[in-house]
Amino acid sequence: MFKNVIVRVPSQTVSEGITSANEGKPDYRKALVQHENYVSALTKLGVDVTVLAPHDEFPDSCFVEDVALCTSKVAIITRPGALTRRKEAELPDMKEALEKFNQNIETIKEPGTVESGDIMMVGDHFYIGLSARTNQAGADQMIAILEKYGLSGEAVPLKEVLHLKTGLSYIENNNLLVSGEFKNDPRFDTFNKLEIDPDEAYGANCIWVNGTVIVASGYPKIQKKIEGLGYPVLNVDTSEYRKIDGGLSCLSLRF
Ligand code: CIR
Repeated sequence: MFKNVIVRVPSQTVSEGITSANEGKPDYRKALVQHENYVSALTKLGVDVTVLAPHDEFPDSCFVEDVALCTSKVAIITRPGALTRRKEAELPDMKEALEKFNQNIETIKEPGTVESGDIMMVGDHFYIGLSARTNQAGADQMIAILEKYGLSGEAVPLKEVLHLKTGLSYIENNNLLVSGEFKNDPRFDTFNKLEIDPDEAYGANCIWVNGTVIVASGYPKIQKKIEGLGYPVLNVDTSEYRKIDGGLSCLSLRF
């Protein structure tokens, strides 16, 4: 179960976030409303939400998932691969929030780069995507830190997606949403795989929070599959974040 969540309010510069999508720029006001709805959905699921203030100098800073990994034993501050995001991981209010909840804090160091959108937690094991943002040195450091605290990790090379969790979401009870390049990856064969069609690929990024799955609005086939397994589902519209390659998991740290 998760007790706490950390989020950061999108800044007015959110329209300048890094993007590979060709869907226009996010509208700041709509992004704010969608963020508020995201926080209320989380609150309904029984977590305490720590809301950090926006930072105009970092257009992507609402995607707090990428700057830390929170585990039951240790929080690890990352070193983002995207240069415009690197200093987001050093923001003092994030460090303070992490220190409030964690006795042990570790940090990824040069030449390692890690963005935690590349990290999927399955119990005490962590799959770490090797991507344009997370390099081998970063993954090696992350695995060494996890092992120091009795946890484990393994690297997963990525071919197409931005982050590992762009295409994979673990929703507990051995259930894994898989899209694109992960559908035939034997690493994930022991999971109950829920395959996602290419036309709903963005919706693969769901989050499990205390028994409920939050699914982005507008992905009915995915929602039906998840409901078919007996999970209650909440919808949150993330259409403004989709325009800058962000989704549900990216917008929070959950622990
Ligand atoms: C970026 O390219 O870094 C942001 N525009 C999107 C980050 C999405 N984060 C995530 O998947 N964890």
